Amino acid sequence: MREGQPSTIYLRDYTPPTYDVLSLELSFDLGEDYTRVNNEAVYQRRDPSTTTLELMGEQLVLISIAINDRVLAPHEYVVSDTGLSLFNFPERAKLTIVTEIYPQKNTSLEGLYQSSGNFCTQCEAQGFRKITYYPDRPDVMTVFTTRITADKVKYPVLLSNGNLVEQGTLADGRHWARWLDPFPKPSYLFALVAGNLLHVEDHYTTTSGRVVVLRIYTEPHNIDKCDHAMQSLKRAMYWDEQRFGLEYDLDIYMIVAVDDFNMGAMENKGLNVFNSKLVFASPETATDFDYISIESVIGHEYFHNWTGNRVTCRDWFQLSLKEGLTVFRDQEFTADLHSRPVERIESVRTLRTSQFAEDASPMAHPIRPSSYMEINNFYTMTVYEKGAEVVRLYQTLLGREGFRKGMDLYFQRHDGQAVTTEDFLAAMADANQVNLSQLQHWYDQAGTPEVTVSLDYDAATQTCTLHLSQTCPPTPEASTKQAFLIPIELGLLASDGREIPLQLQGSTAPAANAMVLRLEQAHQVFSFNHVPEKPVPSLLRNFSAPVRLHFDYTEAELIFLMRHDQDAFNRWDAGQRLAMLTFKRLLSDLSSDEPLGLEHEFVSAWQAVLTDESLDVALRAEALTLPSEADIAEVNRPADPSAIHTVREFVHTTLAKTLRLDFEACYASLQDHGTYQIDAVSMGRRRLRNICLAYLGRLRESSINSLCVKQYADANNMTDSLAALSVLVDIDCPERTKALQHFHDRWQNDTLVMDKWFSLQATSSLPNTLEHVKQLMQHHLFDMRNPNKVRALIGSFTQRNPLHFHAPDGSGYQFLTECVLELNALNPQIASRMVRPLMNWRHYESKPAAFMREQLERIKAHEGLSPDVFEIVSKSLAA
Ligand code: B3K
Ligand code: ZN
Repeated sequence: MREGQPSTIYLRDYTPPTYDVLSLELSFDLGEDYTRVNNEAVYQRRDPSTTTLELMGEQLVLISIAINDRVLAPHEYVVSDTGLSLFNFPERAKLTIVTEIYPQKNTSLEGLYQSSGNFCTQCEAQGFRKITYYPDRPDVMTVFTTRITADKVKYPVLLSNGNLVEQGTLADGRHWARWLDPFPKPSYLFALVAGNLLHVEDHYTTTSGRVVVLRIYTEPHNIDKCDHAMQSLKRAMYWDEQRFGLEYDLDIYMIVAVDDFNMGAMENKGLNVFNSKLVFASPETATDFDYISIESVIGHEYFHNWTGNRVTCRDWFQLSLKEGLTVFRDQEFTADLHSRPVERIESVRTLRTSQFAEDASPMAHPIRPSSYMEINNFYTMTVYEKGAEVVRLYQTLLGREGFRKGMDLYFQRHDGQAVTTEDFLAAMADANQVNLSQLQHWYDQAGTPEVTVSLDYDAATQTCTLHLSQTCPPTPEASTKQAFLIPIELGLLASDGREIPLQLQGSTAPAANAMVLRLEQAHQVFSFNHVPEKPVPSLLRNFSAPVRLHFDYTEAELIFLMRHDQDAFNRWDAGQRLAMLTFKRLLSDLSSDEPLGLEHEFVSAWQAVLTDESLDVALRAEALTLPSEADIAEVNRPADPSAIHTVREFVHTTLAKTLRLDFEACYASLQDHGTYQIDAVSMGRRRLRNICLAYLGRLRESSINSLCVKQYADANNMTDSLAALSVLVDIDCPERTKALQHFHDRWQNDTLVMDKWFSLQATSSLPNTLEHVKQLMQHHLFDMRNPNKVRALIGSFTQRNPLHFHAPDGSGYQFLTECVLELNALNPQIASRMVRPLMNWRHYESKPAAFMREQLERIKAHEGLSPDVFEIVSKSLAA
C-alpha cells in the first residue's frame, strides 16, 4: 500500500506513449512459493524527443534486466515503488526483464492470484503492472505470446489469450503450454489461468461459416451447471451478428469461472474470467434473476470483443466509451430476447436508485471524468449505466438505422485502435451527416438534469403549449452547466385515453401519435395545433433521457395514465409517481402526528392492476412493486430513514389488508405445475405470485406463515423457495428458524447458494439483525477474503437494510467502519465499494449525518489507508 496522499491524474495531462511495443513474449513459471515472470519485449521509439523508457510495475521483485541480451548494471536504471525508468534507451531494442511475484499471498485479487488453489488473473484496469514491468496503459497495443509452465498434477489446464500453439511435458513432473493471440491488445486484456479444471464444450458457426470452439472451464463439482451460460453465449453470438453485423474473430472462446472475483466478469481477449455467480445455474440453485443476469453478463463480456477489445480506449478517462456502449448493447440483447418494457423498467429502476444518488453525491463525476485518484473507483453506475443512457440518446435521436450506420462507421474507422468518446460521437454524426456536438456536454458534465414541464391549453384556438425548462445541480467538477440536448419522447392523451395526433407548430412533418422533442436550451416552448381538448401529457416516454422530469400531475391524472398510456414504461412510471406523492404526504402527516391513511383512489388504482388479467403478468408485477426506501429517501431530503421505513410498511400493510382477497386469488391463480421454464411469461408469473405472497406476509398471520412454509417445501426452483423464505425472514416465528436451518443444512456445500442465505438474514427487519450479522461473520463459511461473501452479508446489510444500517445509535455505521478497515488491508477495491453507503451523509437528517461523518473521519485518519478508500472518504468529507 502506498503511504501518504495519493496524487490526482488529469485527462488534460494525457500524452501519447513514447515507445511502441512491437512484440511481447511472456513466460510464467508458476510455483508454490513464488512465480517467476520472464518478459521479453521489443520496443520501438515513437517520440523522437525522448530516450527514456518508462515502465509501470508494483509489488515486483526484480531479478534481472537486459537490453539486447546485455545484462544491465544497477546504475543503468531506476526502480521505484511504481515503476522502472531506463535512460538512453535505444531507438529499437529487445528488453528482457525477469521478476518474481507471490500470487498465493495476493488478497487484492488484482494481478495474478489464486482462487480455490487455481491461478488466475485480473488486469483491468492496472493489474498487469503487478505481474511485470510494462507500459501498462490501454493505448499501447501489441501481439502477446504467453508460455506457462506449472506442475502437471496440480495444474493440468494451462490457458491464456488466443490460440494454443504448442505444448509439452518436462522431465520434472511439470508441463507447459504456449498461447499466441494474433490480435494486438493492451495489457489490461491479458489473462492467464492454470488449474485443475474441467470444461464443457460446444461450437458456434458464424454467418460467414467459421466454426468457433466454445468452452466453459470450472472446478469439477460445478461442471453440471454450465448449460445456461453456454446457451447464453451462443445466443449472444447470434444476436451480435443479427443486430450489429459483428462476428467473433478467433477459433476459440473460453470462459473460466472462479469463486474469488472483485466484480462480475472480465472480457480478456478469447479468455473471459467470470465470477462463478454469473456462470452456474440450475433451477434448484439459481433464481430467475440469476438466470437473466448470467445471460446478460455473458452477453456483455462477449460484446466487448468488438466494443472494448477490437476498438479500445485511449486512456482510462474514456472508460464509458467501452462500458456505456457495451451496457447499452447488453440491455438491447435482453430486451430483444425477453420483454422490452420489463428490461427498460428494470434498467431505469437501477439507474434512478443508484446512479441518481451517485450523481448527487460528493463522488459525482461525468461519464467521462476529467480526473481521478484511483481508476478502480470509476467503474461506477455513472460510467456504466448513465453511460449506456447516453449511448441510447444517439439511438433515440437517429433511429435504429441511423445508430447502426454510426456503429458501422465507428468500426470501419477505428478497428485496432485506442480511441476517445469524441471519436464515437464523430462517427455517429458523420455517418448520419448531422451535427451532434451538443451531446458532448453529456460526457463532460455530471449531475442529473432536471426538466420541468408545464402545459397550457387554449380552447379557442385548439392549441396546446408545453413550456420546458432544464437545470442541472452543481457537481464537484462545475457549478454552472451548459444546456444539454435532451430528447423528450411524448404523446398527448385525450380524455378517452386515445392519443391525439401531434401537429407541431412550425413543422411540416405529418402528424404522428408520438414524437421526440429536442430540448436544447434552458427554456423552450412547443405548441401543438388541432388539439381538440385539454390533454394529459405522457412525457419522457420509454425514459428517453436520464433526467428527473417534473410535471405537476394530479393523482387523478396519474391514475388515468396508469390505465391508458400506450407507453408501457410510462404506465409503470405513473404508478411510481403516484406512490411517491403518497409517501410524501404520509411523511408529512407522520411528522405532524396526523394519523396515517391511504386514499381510496390509490388503493383502487393498485387493485385495478392486481386484478386486470388482460395485462401482461410481468408488467403487473413491476407496477405492484413499491419504490424502495432508498428511492423514497432520495426525493425526501433530509431523509429520516426510520420515518421512511414506517410509511412504506404502512402502505404495504394497508394494501395487503384492504386487497387481501385479491392478493389471495391472484396468488392461487398463478400456481405453475410442471418443469421450471425461464421464458418471460413463466418468470412473470412467478414474480407476480411472489409479490402477492410478500404483500400477504404483511398480515402477520400464522396461516400466511404456513403458506410460506408450504411454498418453500413444494418449490422445485430457487426463485420460489427463496421468495417464501424472504417473507419469513421478516417475521419472528418458529417457521422462520426452522426454514433457515433447513436451507442451511441443504445447501451448506454450495457456496453460491449459501451467499443467498447470508444475504437474506442481513436484510431482515427484525430487531437484533446487526448482532446476528456479526455472529454470521463467525460462521465457518463466511470469509472476509471472498468478495461474494462480503457483498452477501456486509453489503446486503449496509445497502439493502436501511432500517438497521441507519439505526439511531449509529451502530450500523460503526459496524461498517470496522469492516472497511479490515477489508482495506486485504482488498482495497472491495473496501472502497463497501464504504460508499456513508458517502451521501449530507442527504440525511442532522443526527444520522453527524454519526456518518464521524465514521468517515475515523476511516480517513486510519494509518495505511489505501488510495482507493482514501479517495472516497476524502471526497465525501470535502466541503
Ligand atoms: N471490464 C470489466 C471491469 C473491470 C473492473 C476493474 N476494476 C468488466 C466489464 O465491465 O465487463
Ligand atoms: Zn464491461
